[in-house]
Amino acid sequence: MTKHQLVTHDGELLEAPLASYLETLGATQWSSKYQVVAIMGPQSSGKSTLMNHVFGTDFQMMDESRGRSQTTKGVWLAKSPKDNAYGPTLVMDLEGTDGRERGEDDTKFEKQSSLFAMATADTLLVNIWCHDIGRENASGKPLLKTIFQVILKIFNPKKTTLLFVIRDKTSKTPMDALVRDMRTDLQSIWRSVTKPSKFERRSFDDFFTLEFTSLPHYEYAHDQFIEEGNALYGRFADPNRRDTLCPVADGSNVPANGLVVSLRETWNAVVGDKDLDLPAHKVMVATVRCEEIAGAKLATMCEGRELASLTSSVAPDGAVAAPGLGLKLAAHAIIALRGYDDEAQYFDESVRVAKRDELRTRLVHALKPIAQTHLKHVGEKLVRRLRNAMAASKDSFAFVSAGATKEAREEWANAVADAVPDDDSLLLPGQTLGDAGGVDSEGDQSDLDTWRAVADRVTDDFEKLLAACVADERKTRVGDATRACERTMERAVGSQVTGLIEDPPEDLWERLDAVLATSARRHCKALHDALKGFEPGADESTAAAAAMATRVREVVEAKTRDAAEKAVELMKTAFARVFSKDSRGLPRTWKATDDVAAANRRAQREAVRVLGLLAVSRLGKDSGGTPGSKRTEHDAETQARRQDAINAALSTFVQEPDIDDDLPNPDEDVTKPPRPELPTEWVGEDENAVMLTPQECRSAWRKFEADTAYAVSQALAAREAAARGGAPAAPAWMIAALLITGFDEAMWLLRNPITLLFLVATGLFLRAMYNNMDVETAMRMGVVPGLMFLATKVVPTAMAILKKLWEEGAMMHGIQPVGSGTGSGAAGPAAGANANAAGGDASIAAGGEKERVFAPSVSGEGVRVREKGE
Ligand SMILES: Nc1nc2c(ncn2[C@@H]2O[C@H](COP(=O)(O)OP(=O)(O)O)[C@@H](O)[C@H]2O)c(=O)[nH]1
Ligand SMILES: [Mg+2]
Repeated sequence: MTKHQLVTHDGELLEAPLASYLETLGATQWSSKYQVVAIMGPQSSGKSTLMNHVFGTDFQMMDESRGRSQTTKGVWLAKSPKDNAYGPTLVMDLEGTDGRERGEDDTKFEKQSSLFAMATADTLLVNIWCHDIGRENASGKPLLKTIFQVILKIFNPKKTTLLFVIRDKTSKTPMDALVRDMRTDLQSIWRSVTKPSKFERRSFDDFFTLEFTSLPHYEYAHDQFIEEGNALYGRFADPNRRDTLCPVADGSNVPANGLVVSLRETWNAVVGDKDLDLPAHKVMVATVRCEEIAGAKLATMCEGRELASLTSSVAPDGAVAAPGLGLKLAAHAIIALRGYDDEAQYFDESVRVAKRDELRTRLVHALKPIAQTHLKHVGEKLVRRLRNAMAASKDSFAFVSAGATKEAREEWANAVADAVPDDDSLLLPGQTLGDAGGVDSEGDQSDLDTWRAVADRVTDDFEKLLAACVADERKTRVGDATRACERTMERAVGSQVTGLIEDPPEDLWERLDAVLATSARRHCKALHDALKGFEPGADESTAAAAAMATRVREVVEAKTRDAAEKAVELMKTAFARVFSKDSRGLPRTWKATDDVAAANRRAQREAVRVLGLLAVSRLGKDSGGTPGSKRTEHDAETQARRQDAINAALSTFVQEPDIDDDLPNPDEDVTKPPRPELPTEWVGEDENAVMLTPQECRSAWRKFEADTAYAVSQALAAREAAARGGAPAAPAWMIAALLITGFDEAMWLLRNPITLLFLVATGLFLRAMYNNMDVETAMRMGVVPGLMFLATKVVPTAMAILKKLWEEGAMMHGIQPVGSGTGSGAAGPAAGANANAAGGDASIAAGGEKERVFAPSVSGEGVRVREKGE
């Protein structure tokens, strides 16, 4: 195809065919050194004929024999096939201006095509009939007027070259005269054009470079026409001739690979009746094209198979197929940039460089995920290793964290250097990143897409991971140190509190407050020392101290609550302290003169006191080591008053003796003052401070009473036995065992068949020993001589008893099977006269009956042992 219709008769620019036409011409490979020539002139003035003969094109010419209406329509484009020293020459043939085809008044297309030709062509040929020059109604005049009108719509810093081709010139008229007349004509046409005021005083010479040439008659002087036509071509083909018509190769041309965009945009501006600012138009074309080129290069890179395989080579363990990821990434970007540089080289420099920078950032943006993913894996691996190293090390935290992080940072720096390309490798020669500036390729992205920024960002993330890892380790170690301090504190405070509560003094709560305050101080200090190595901030220290103080308080509170739960045990201990020891603190042996009931009451009062101390916690509200937290006197008074009320309420548990106890009064119940009621709650006490409600106190008391009743009854029995001169009903060890173990545990011991058998056997044996040795007779001699006397008798007596048992066992063997009878059989003869007492023991052993058995005698003493559940 040697010619191409650029604009149709209907005024439509055919872009896609144009692009493919230029491509077949190889225009995309042209440098910006090419020229465009266009021709204008009246219809059938021989324009196509001229262009075909001068430039060797094949535009359609009118064939006289087929009628005159057959003329060029729209705008056509062809490349001159002739050799040209300047560069490729594109020729535009325009539809003639005559109006016959389009109608007399319709000059729209003429104006549009003139403007288009003037804006796009380097040289504009204007066909003029020689005989029209100097004539008032010359056919070319409307066209010239149009040219002068539209030139005002174009801003072109360079003058447009107009080459007037005077056709059908005869040798008669000299060229000088024709040119002079032509100028006169142009002058008058210029004057007739209405101009904006700013152009009022301007000559058309300011806008145009005028050139004149002539050609002889095409038919009458054909050979000469051909010759002169060729000669004319010489002016377009040799830029070094003095009369050259080649454009000045100043790079102001739109590069050939921007020609499609340029022609399209020019035509759109022309059709839209817009003014044409050629430099701006050029920048616009450059912008559009550079963007297109950049987009194409980016797409080529992104869709390339090499990049896909590089992406998949980034493994989650932080290893890449081969080291040098940064170099590979840079290579991809450089290939794309080189391609861009190559294609965009003839476009406006500022646009080209700006768009290159943009492409560079877009390339980084497209490539960075590969480096980021890889470095993320590396970072995670390093942090994992750091975590393990720190956890495994027994060295001090500061030492470990400094050493391990230094190592991790070094490895990280190496990994970054390997995986992130150098920005400089993507810059133009002589360009620096600072000059290049940042082009925000995404718009919403606040960071610049430079490799430096990518490296900084991933390093920031890595540092965060590192910091979090170190903080975790620190937290673990601080936690361990704190817990160790807490455990020490718990042991120390726990034992202090327990020690106090086991034998609670009257000022128990004041003492506990003191323990709380001193412990808080001491252990806060200890914790502070323990955490020194972690260089805690002021806030952290304060918080740790506060937590420790709270913990101390919690321990004290927990221990006191534990004590309250074990109130029965503590009451029993208190009871035993008073009941089973005499005034000198020695274990008591009940004598006939002892008042068991009074001792019981004293011991019970002691138990009540303990219960009262445990009913409500009176730990100071904030005596956690904070200075000035001493209780106010008013508080102390209130507390004392409330405590008195509790003690008073609880003291009703203890049965005080009636005044006329000795004389049983049938109206006793009527005359006795009513017993004060136990309150349903401790009035005025803080709910949280209450450890034992009145009801809980009552049930504790019942348990306590049940557990101690047997001890009391045994004491009574012992005293009675002492009064009768007999042996105590129950040995002292039994009372002690009961007080210590509690009734239930004693009963367990007794109910266990093997233990029971053993106990019975041991008991019977001891009793036999007791009787055989005649202890009581011996004791009447006095304690020391009696004991010495008895000591001499222990071994012979034991031997005698065992011998007797052996003989009786041998005698009965075969008659009576060995079993339950063995015990009674063995004990029977040994028990002798004390069978009564043995029967008493047996009844204890039977269990459960003891309260009923002894109740009458206890009542007789004025001590009422209540049944369980009363
Ligand atoms: N008188 C004269 N006629 C010419 C000349 N060149 C071409 N013609 C004739 O003018 C007619 C129109 O030619 P064409 O090139 O189609 O004119 P266009 O419409 O301006 O392109 C044809 O019949 C040509 O033979 C010329 O130099 N002088
Ligand atoms: Mg034509």
